[in-house]
Amino acid sequence: MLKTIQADPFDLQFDPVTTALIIIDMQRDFVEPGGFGELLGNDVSLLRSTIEPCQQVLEAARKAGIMVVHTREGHRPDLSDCPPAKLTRGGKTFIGTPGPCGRILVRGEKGHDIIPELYPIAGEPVIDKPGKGAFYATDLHLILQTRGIKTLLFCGVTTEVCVTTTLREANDRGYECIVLEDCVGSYFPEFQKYALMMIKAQGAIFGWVSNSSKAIAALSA
Ligand code: TIU
Repeated sequence: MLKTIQADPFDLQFDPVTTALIIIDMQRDFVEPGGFGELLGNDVSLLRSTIEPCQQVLEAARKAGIMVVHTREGHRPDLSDCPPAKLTRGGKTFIGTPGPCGRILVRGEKGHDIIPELYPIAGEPVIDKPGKGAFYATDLHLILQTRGIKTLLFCGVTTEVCVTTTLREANDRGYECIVLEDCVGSYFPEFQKYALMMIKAQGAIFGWVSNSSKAIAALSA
């Protein structure tokens, strides 16, 4: 049965059977002190307001039976999948160096994993991605296509980096993308504002913007 979500620039119909919730990079390395985000000079507390609304949407999605996909940014322990240009960005090397939560952005380390509040359960695919976009060098598109997914609800961090990179990749692949504004976070309030404006401008050029309460209302309608 089709449902309608209130969104900008206009309300959108979706079929729960062909809709997935995609939670981008809610990893300790981005939202907890001592990780990659903080090493880059950011205040991680700015991202933590997304955790509670993300939890509520995740619970509603699980109840509604829609597909849930999680992503994690990170690299192999030998860093063979980390381009030198990413490794030394800004002249500094953080990726792979030891921190309070293990080696930064390295798969298998505590900091690389998803925060306990939003931990995946059995049956929810986890996409390990070496890039900012979740489609680049991963099997995400194949997994979504196999399930017949057409619509994506976006949560996660950071809005202007991994969320919008993935959203633009998804939009070009034909998915209808809805970003839940209180479930996505940035270390820079002005980037949050303009990233969201860019998505919904020009008649939903990249997608739609809604929020957690509207998504929960639509999912439970
Ligand atoms: N630095 C920053 O804002 N973000 C990232 O490096 N990765 C993600 O957004 N996940």
